[in-house]
Amino acid sequence: MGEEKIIHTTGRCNCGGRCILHAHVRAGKVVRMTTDTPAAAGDGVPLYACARGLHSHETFLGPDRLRQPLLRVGERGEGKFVPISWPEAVNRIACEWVRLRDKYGPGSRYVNYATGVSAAVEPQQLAKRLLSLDGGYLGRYNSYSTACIAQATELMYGTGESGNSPEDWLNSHLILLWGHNPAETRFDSVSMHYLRRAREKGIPMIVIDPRRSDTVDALGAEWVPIRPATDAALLDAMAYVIWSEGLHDQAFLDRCCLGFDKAHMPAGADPRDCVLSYLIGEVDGVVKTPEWAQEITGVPACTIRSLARRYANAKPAVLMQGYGPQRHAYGEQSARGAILLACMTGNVGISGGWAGGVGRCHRHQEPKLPKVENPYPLAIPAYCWTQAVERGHEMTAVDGVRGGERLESDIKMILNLAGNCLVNQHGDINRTAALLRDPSKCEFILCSDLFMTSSAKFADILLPGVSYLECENITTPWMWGDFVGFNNKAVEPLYEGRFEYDWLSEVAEKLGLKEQFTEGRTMGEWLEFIYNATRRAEPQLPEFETFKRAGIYRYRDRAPKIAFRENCADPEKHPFPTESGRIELYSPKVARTEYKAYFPPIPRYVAPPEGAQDPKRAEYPLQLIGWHTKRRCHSIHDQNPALERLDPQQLWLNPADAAERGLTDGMLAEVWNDRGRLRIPVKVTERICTGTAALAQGAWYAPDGSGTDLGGSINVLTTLEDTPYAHGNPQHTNLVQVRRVNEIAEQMNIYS
Ligand SMILES: Nc1nc2c(c(=O)[nH]1)N[C@H]1C(S)=C(S)[C@@H](COP(=O)(O)OP(=O)(O)OC[C@H]3O[C@@H](n4cnc5c(=O)[nH]c(N)nc54)[C@H](O)[C@@H]3O)O[C@H]1N2
Ligand SMILES: Nc1nc2c(c(=O)[nH]1)N[C@H]1C(S)=C(S)[C@@H](COP(=O)(O)OP(=O)(O)OC[C@H]3O[C@@H](n4cnc5c(=O)[nH]c(N)nc54)[C@H](O)[C@@H]3O)O[C@H]1N2
Ligand SMILES: [Mo]
Repeated sequence: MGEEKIIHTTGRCNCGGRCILHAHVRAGKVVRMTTDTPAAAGDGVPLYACARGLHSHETFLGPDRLRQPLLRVGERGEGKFVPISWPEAVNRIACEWVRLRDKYGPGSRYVNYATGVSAAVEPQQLAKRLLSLDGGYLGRYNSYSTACIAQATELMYGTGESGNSPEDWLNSHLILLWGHNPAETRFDSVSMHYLRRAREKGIPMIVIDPRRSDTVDALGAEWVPIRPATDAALLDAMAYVIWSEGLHDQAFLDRCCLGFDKAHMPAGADPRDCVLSYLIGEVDGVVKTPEWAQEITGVPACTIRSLARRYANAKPAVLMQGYGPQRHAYGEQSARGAILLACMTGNVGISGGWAGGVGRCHRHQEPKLPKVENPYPLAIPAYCWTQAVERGHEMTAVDGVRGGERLESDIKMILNLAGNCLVNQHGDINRTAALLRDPSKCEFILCSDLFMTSSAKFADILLPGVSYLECENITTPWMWGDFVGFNNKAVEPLYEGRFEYDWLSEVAEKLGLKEQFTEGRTMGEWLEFIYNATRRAEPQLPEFETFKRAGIYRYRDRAPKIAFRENCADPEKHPFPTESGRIELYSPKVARTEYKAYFPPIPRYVAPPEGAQDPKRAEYPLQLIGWHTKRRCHSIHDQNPALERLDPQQLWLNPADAAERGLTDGMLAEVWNDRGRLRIPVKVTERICTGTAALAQGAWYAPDGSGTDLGGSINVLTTLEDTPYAHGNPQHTNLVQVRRVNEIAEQMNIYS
């Protein structure tokens, strides 16, 4: 069998962990994975990998890997290809690249959101780099992760750096995890460590989620079930209770905030547009009482009162949101409402508190490929690329276009590298697929991936990549991870797979741009260059070769960070980075800008389309949400049977809703709305509130002959309508109906 070698690496798909993985290699094959140990971590937090990481070699080195460059021969999306050589692929790509630029302008070229390689050197960045050298491309902003909460945080605080460091959670007296499920959804490898320690210390925890998530049980937390997309109403009522019972921190509001009451509104604004006027119903005649919110949210009024009092009295307290509550129509408003509560209770800028928002907390510089500026000025919201294929030339600032008034061209070329957002992870798959199928709209689609995903099937040219076990890169975790990792190469590239840098360098050569693109560096030399640039800012980093050998550097001795400490203590001397220098509870910017749908200048509940109060519920009575399951990283690992066993794809349904439909546990159900239809076994469980259904996002779209999806891919049911302010993805807001199907569920198992 030969000797076992241990190769140090980390994950690099878009799970926030980027956990430590040791690949055990024998005779050129990865035989197993192990992870960090307390001994190796020393006085740091051990960076344990989860089941996904420990099974990742099975997924990534599996027999279903793409083997050669492929050229489409059938209709788009049909999945018919013939193999071609790398030189032919490169030649064709360079020709289309130039043809479309010359015919429609650089703004017709688009690089899709893609997170399959989340590292210092990403395929999508490399593509943008080359396009920038060659006249530019249509830019994009937002992510599919945090569009609403990130923009809400910017709107109110002027920055997304709103997080305290995790060791500070131990100083809190109460922790509310609001639509946050860290037991499954990794933002990093340290959150659960600190939350467990906080529990051991006796800090009470409450989880607010339509589902009794794994986090509730992992942390022994209290569970407050809520109807999806109604969080803003619960937050409004909590704000009302806190104010009406005098539990608010008036001094903080007066010192730091714009727009809580009439006395603190900006000049020129109608004073009755302030937060307090809304809460007491001065204009609409509706007082935002717990009884009012109970009707909307399904949370009993007494629970709302108790939540409000406990949060306001526990000071300091943490009210931390995940990104689930904001991946909704009007998702901006739940994020803004949580910031409002943090301000009303004076929990901003203090140890043990939490400012809310997206909660970034950067304590060191991150290694990244240097950018080449895009000479083309226009950009669209990441979720709106389908609109830009369909009717780009009509899109204006109201549609979220930035950098100019309107788009000059529709999207004619899409580069979708290491991503599945062309189909599987985007909204309304049926509509998206129909759009992509038409080669007169988007004329050229280039994909690179490891597998024949539903996105890959829509490629004109499909290139085989290499996984994190076959090439080098540098990684950094999300949020609170505080380390730098290295992907050491464990095995040789499978088949004809290549990292994107290699073939993009060849495309660059065809375009006469090789020197500018590569600056004379190989991929390995770039990594060293990038690392050394970071090392100049972070001098405690070891030499490159030492770092590579260890596969990780853990930062130590960083002082705990408390966001906005100085700003809150003295906002005159340290103004917030907003227009007014204050936390903008009332946003003058929102007040003067126009939107496709109503968007208020203050945090407040707005009944969303396809929400709890939409009259469409007569036809589609169930609110369907998704979540990020422990079994996958988005669509990655769906085909791995070991991980499937961890959490089989099932539709969660409350016993009352199941009984109404004659469904019992394990039966096959059909779920549908106007946009699509899928079939999936049900899990009948008290772990979800009535009127709600849940289906984990990321399952592979697998339509049968009639277009019904048999893989359990929630995106056949989601909408392409973007949210009103952020133009984000409301992929958790969907009305559906469910019925029983009289077939045996096992027959539908597409992988057996
Ligand atoms: N295991 C795993 N971890 C991951 C990922 C993964 O795919 N798998 N992906 C990573 C990425 S890129 C991201 S962006 C993050 C995603 O992180 P999040 O967006 O936070 O994850 P979600 O599971 O979508 O949502 C979190 C919780 O919100 C709940 N929720 C849904 N709708 C509502 C609502 O209306 N109100 C309330 N109160 N709760 C609601 C869900 O039931 C879920 O338990 O996770 C990262 N980590
Ligand atoms: N309905 C619904 N949809 C969602 C979400 C949701 O909550 N609900 N969440 C959204 C969020 S937060 C996100 S971040 C997006 C994620 O969207 P994507 O980034 O598109 O997600 P992945 O499924 O991780 O896709 C990564 C792709 O890269 C490929 N890949 C992996 N490693 C490599 C590599 O080394 N080289 C190459 N060339 N390819 C590789 C994988 O096979 C996979 O096809 O999905 C969004 N979509
Ligand atoms: Mo994400």
